[in-house]
Amino acid sequence: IILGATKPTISVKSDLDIISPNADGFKDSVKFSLKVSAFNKIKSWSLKIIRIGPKIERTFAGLGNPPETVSWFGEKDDKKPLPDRQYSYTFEVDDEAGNRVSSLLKPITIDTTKPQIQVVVQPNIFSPNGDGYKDEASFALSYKDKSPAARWKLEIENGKKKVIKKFDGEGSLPVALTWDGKDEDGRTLKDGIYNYLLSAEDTVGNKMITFRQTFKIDNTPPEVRLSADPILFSPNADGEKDTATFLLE
Ligand SMILES: [Ca+2]
Ligand SMILES: [Ca+2]
Ligand SMILES: [Ca+2]
Repeated sequence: IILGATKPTISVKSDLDIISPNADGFKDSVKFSLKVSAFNKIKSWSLKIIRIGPKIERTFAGLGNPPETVSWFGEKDDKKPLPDRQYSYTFEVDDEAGNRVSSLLKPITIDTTKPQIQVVVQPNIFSPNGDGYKDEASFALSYKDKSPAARWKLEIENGKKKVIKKFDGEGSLPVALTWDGKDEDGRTLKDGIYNYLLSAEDTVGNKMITFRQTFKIDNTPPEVRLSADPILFSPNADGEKDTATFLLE
């Protein structure tokens, strides 16, 4: 038998960088593709999932050539689920000549956590009647998660919880959205109490929705009744009824 000193060359690739192993059918596992080309026969192989520390949490291994793919559902060796965090993986083979090669560590993240999201409107009473005073409202949005946002939606509902205006998008959320108080058909909304709520989804399908919050549209100028006391006055500095007190009700 001639045993060559030529080391095997190997590669490993994953189809996802982040998984959400929560059995909802969306990104629940990662598929690692393993490749080996070797002069000598392969004696054994392993694929290890490692937590920084380091601690080996999951080992896939066998004798001879590795399979083309290995799927991992975020479990430990005892099949229990691992907690959300970033892990690393490495692929290793030994050939029969005693050569060992290992791939560089690459990251793989488990994320089954919903994003933390918030929305606040300013001001929460406004009058979109074009008089230049409080005609617009601004929604401040925030998103916090291990994974980036995949999509988001801000909905404005009338008192009957019917959506009358919607802002949405893919990818990161805008920091703020300005709204002119018009509905989807461009009509200025009537006076009343409205709801707003934000929903967002991370790239591995974890969804979050905020509680309903309210704001008020008030386009009606306040009715001001002016009354004076006394009704008749004579500001001639004679000390008699020289001043009047105006009352705004
Ligand atoms: Ca999932
Ligand atoms: Ca998440
Ligand atoms: Ca106004």
